[in-house]
Amino acid sequence: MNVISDLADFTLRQAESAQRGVGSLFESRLRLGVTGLNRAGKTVFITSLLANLLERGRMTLLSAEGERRIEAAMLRPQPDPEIPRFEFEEHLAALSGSDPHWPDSTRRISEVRLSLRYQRTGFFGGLTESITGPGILHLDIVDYPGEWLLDLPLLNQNWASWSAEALAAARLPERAAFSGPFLAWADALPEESPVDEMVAKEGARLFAAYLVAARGAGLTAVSPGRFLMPGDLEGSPALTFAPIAGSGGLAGLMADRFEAYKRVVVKPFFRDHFTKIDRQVVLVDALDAIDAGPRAIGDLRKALTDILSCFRHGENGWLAPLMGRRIERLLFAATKVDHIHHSQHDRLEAILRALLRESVEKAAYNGAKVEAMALASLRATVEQTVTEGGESLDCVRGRDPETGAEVAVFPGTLPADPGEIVKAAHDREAGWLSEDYQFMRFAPPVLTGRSGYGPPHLRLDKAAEFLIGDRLT
Ligand SMILES: Nc1nc2c(ncn2[C@@H]2O[C@H](COP(=O)(O)OP(=O)(O)OP(=O)(O)O)[C@@H](O)[C@H]2O)c(=O)[nH]1
Ligand SMILES: [Mg+2]
Repeated sequence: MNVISDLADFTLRQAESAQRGVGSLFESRLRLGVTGLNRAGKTVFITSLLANLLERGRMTLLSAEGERRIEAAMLRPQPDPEIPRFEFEEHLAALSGSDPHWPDSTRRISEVRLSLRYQRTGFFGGLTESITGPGILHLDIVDYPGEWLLDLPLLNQNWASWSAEALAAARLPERAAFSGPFLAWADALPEESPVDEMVAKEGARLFAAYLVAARGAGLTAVSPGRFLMPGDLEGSPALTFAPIAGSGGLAGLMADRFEAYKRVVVKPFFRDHFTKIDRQVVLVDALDAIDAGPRAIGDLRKALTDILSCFRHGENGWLAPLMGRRIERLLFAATKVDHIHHSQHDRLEAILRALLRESVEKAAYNGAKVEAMALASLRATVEQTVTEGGESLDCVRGRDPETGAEVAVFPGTLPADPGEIVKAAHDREAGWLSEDYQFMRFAPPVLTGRSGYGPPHLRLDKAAEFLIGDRLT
């Protein structure tokens, strides 16, 4: 796929618009936050959104494109020189090569700017009479490791509440398989154990090993995030702590470090990046959690509720007013919907809404428009109806990630009543009562690279319309 290169550079725009005698140039900027827990699909979403905004053949639900008002789109130098550039070209090449593969898990923050030149419409009246001249929208998007988002709720906690909650979580039955060595260490500590760096280090190591294993088993409410993705903080004191009982001696040292973690790691990240965001998309891999069972759903719901409570306006100290004031639109998107047949898409959307209901209802988003939908950033499957024993099954067919061979899978049927899923999660049931779901992972499709068309997707244009459509009028 070629990045559009033959269009007039935007630096010519003023001369151009003056020459054409059209109305004055209107230039604006929109900062889009793409968040989601780890592996939710952020990097693929950003890559496909950019590729599909550059080559817009599949973006007809974006009204400016449907009305043929987008004149040009190109990647431009980003506004923040200190942040690495999002590796769009590398990610797109990985997805669209002859042996397509998914991008690696993100290890650091990055940013990208895409600028769109479009014909503005008047606020009132018919389209043709009311065109008022070109506008430019600079869309800035930030990508970062999903693990870091899990730190946001820590800002609402102090040492006593966090350590008690983290120890209780480690004792949950579904975590016993991972947390054993850490809990054995924590439980063996004498009361008021003295400050000892080597003991602190051992505790932090066991705690991190438990978090990594729990995350590996599909649990999402696993934090602090830098224990999973330390980046250049590996081995630093701000990462050398673990939840233990008490407040003096070793616990006092741990408490200081917990506070240091919040101060030097969490706060700057959210202050520098989150608080500047105008619109936000929260990607949720609900299918993966459904696949892993009711407890994973419960875990996902808890993680979402904790994170969303931080978006609430006016309640949570310094962060909430900053975030709540700015965010104008909030989209929740269940990703990878190409894993299931389209007859099931509405059900997945209903499940997402049910999972979010409590937190969205509780949260006053200060007038922000909130929407939920199911999408696939990069459609890796086609649909196929297979007849088996006289019964027809709605299957999806895609490439096996191991062999690359085409396989058809019947992913199961999601319940018509999303309450069933939420209730099973709430009751912490070990497995689903009625159905088993089988969502296979697929390799990315081999793309044909049709000129003028970005990668295939499902409803990415609808998501784009909600997120930026009104800023292209
Ligand atoms: N079938 C399908 N799979 C997808 C899609 N988007 C993401 N995936 C799968 O989900 C995985 C994770 O996607 P990423 O975009 O890397 O997720 P992320 O949120 O950036 O993950 P981290 O960087 O680890 O936080 C990919 O490797 C794919 O296996 C999609 O639209 N369709
Ligand atoms: Mg990523």
